[in-house]
Amino acid sequence: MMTDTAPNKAQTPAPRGDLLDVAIVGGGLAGLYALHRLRGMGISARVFEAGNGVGGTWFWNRYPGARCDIESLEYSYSFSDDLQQEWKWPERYATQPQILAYINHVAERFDLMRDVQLETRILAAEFDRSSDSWTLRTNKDEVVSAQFCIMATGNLSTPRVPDFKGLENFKGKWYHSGMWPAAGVDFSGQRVGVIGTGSSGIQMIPMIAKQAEHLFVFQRTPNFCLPAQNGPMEAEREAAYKANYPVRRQEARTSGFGVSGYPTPTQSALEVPPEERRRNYEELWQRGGSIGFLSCYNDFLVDERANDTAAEFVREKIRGIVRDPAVAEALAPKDHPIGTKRLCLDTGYYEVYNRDNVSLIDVRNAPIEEITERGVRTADGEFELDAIAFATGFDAMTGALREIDLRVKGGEALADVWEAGPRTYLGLSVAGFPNMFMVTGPGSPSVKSQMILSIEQHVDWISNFIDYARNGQISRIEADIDAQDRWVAHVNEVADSTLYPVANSWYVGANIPGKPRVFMPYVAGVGVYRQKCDEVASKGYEGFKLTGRGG
Ligand code: N01
Repeated sequence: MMTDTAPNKAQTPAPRGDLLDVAIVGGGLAGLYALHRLRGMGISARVFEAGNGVGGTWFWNRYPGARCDIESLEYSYSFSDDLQQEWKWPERYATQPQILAYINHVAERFDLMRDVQLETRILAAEFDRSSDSWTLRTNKDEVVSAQFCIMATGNLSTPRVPDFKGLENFKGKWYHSGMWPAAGVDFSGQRVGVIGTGSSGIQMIPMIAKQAEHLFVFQRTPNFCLPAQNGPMEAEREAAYKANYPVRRQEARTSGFGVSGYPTPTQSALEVPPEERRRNYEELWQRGGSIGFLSCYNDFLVDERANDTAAEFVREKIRGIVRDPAVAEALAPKDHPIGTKRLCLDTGYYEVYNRDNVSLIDVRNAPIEEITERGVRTADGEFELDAIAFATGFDAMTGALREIDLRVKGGEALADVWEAGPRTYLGLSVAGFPNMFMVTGPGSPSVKSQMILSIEQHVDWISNFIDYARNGQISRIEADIDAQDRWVAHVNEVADSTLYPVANSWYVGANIPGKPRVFMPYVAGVGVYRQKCDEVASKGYEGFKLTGRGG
C-alpha cells in the first residue's frame, strides 16, 4: 500500500520535450488515483477526460436514486489514511451526489485538477515502435505524445440505447441512466416509461413513481433484488471502522470480492438443515447488501441446487411483498441462478408495485415493436408517454476501448483484434499493444469486486512497473502472446467452474446484440488475483517482453 501523500504543491514534473511520461485516458476514480500516484513519483502525467468534470461513472449516472451498492466505508480510496479518517459519509450507502462530492474533494485535496484536461475525448492512439511512444489524438484535434498510456476508461462508460425503430419520432423527452441531465428531471404529472430492470432501473423506479402521474415499467427479464437496508451512518459503526481501517483494508485485499467482513465460506448450503439455512438467509436479508449472500455458502455460485435455496428464499420474499400474485410472479426471476447477474440492491423496489400509479409491462412475451410519436408500442398495444427513461445498460468492459482507434502504427485496431471477444494478459495488458495498460480491464476481477480496491491495486502495479522501467532503462513492455493465451484459458476455466456463464448477463456481453459471448471478469477472487500479479512482478514481469532503450 502506498503511504499517505500530502498534496504535491511542487511543480508538475516536466514532460521530456513534448513527450509526457504517461497519458491517462479517463478522469474517474482510476484516472485520478493514477495521476496522484505517478505525480508523487516524479513522473509527468496528464489526464484526458471527456466530461466537463471529473468523476467518471459518478459524473454521468445522475438518475434519481443512483447510489452505490457497496457500503461507503468500503467503497472509498484507501491510499490516504488522512483522507479515510477525515471524510464523513452521511449514509451507509452513498448517493451519487455524495460520491461525486467526495471525488471532487479528492481532486482538490491532492491538487489534481492542474493536470486534468476536461472536455477532451481521446479519439485515437497510435504506438510507434521506432520511438516507443504513443501519439494520441483528441476531439479538439490536439496531438499528445506519451511513453505510456493508461486506459482508465471505465467498465460501464458506454451507455447503450437499444436500436428501437422510431425513437426519432417520439414527441416526448427521453433519457438514458448513464447520460442523465446534470440539472435533473422533474417528472411531476407525467406519464413515464422506464425500459430496463437492472441495477439502474431498480434504483430509479421507486423515485420516479413518487413523482410521475403514472409509471409504466417495461420489463424483459426480472432481476434478483436484495434490500440495501440503507440508513444514516451510525456514529459507532463509523468510529469502529475508522479505528480499524488498516486491518479492514488488508482483509478486503485478500478477500473474494474486495470487501472486508465476509470471510471465504467453508460450508455447503446443502449440508445445512433447511430451517437453519432459512434463518441465515433471513439474517442476511435484514443485514442488507449483496456480499453477504454471495459469500454465505461455498457452493452458492457453483451448484445450482445450493443456489436455488437462496433464489427460492428471495422469490418468496417477493411474493410476500407484492400484493398482486400475478405481478409478484412476473417479478420473480426464474431464468438464472441468483448472483450470476449483478445482484441489485434496492430501496423500496418491490413495494413500488403495490402503488396504483405503477404498471409492470411484460416485454418478454410482448416485445417492444417501436417507439411512436406518442410512446411505446409493444405487441400488446401502445402506451402513451410523456417521457421515457432508458435503463438499458452499457456496452460493458470493452465498449470504451473499442470506441478509440487504438493501434500500433501499421497494425490492426484493438477493436478488430477483439472481434471475437477481449483477450488480455492479467486484464492489464494486451499482446501487440506495448506500453498500454488498462485499469480493471477484462480478464481481471474488475466488476466482480469492490471497484476502488481493484483500481488501487492495478494503479499501484502499473506505477511500480513504470518505476522499475525508469530505473532499469526499459522503454517498452509488451505482453507475450503465449502468456496471454494461458491467462485467457485460466480466466475461462475459473468462470466455467462456476454458474456465472449460465446467465445472459452483460458479464458475457449478452445485452448487446451481436457481441461475442465471452465471460469477461476474472472470478477467482481479488486475493488470489493480487497474488498472481505480485508474482509476475517479482519474477521480473514474467510473461512480458521488456526492451531496453536503444534495444
Ligand atoms: O444495466 P443492465 P444497468 N428491450 O445491463 C433491459 C452497475 N450499476 O444500467 O436483462 C427491453 O444491468 C435489460 O433486459 P435483459 C452494475 O454493475 C451499479 O441497470 O437484457 N429491455 C435489463 O433489464 C450494473 O449491473 C449501480 O432482458 C431491454 C436492462 O435493460 C451495471 O451498472 C447502479 C432491452 C439493462 O440492465 C449495469 O446496470 C447502477 C430491450 N431491447 C448500475 N435492452 C450501483 O452501484 C436492454 N433491456 C447500485
